[in-house]
Amino acid sequence: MELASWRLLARTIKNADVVVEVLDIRDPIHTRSRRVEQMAEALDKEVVIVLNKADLVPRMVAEKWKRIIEGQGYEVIYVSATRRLGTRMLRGLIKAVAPIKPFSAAVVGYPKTGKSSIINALRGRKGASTSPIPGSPGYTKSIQLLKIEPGFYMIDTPGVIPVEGGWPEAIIRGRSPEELPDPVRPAMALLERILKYNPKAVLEAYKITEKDPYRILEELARKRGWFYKSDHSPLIEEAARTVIRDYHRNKLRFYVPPEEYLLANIK
Ligand SMILES: Nc1nc2c(ncn2[C@@H]2O[C@H](COP(=O)(O)OP(=O)(O)OP(=O)(O)O)[C@@H](O)[C@H]2O)c(=O)[nH]1
Ligand SMILES: [Mg+2]
Repeated sequence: MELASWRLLARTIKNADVVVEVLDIRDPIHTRSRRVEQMAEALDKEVVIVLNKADLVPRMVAEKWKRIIEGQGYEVIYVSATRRLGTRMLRGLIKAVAPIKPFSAAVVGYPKTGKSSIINALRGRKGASTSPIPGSPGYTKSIQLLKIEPGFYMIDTPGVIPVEGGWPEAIIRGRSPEELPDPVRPAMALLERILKYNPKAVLEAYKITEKDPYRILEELARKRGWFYKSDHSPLIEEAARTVIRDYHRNKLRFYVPPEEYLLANIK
């Protein structure tokens, strides 16, 4: 399955003139695929990196991430697809890097980064189907060609970049929370990451003061009245699914500060 996805992606990129890679600005590093960028460069395609969901981070944070990635030699823009912020500029940027019309831009990225939402924002109307629930599985099922304006097409792709973003991103973006056989371990890793960057996230979302990920899940299950029928212990799997879902829909608020990345990369 993984091989097939890479092949599909390669074919899509080959057929496009521009590659638009969409990242989640809350965590650009873990939602970025260097392999896709290398693939695009090897095929001589222009790459535009879009930091989406900019409505979820302070403006300074968005600016800093933009500068970091620009410093690596990419065209970068931050937008909010759902609020339609920066989308007009994105349209201009793609036209600026594209060859003469007609051209097409393939929109690629991890599941749930907002690829379809960006296309809809650029079109000014719907056309690419987006997830009704942020946590549902790869929503776009097949490759779709959509017209933005005469001679300017965009290719919507399913979020099938084989996820490299590391643990737990690889797990939680690869499938819907309902489908995860073991949601507890990734949810605990996610909670740890969220609390590291926003110690108040769990308190704000659930009014739970616990700091230990496992205890948080237990407490959340207790609060919601989720218990095993057998021994009445808290049903932590259900709590874990809720945590993953709430991360996707940003009820658990957090973002990775750009400083973290800069510090880690100073040799
Ligand atoms: N807050 C916020 N949410 C967004 C933004 N863009 C998209 N979303 C939400 O993120 C979820 C995923 O959006 P989609 O456009 O379906 O993402 P996708 O990358 O096409 O997803 P797949 O097709 O499943 O890979 C939806 O619930 C959107 O409403 C944004 O700019 N801000
Ligand atoms: Mg989609």
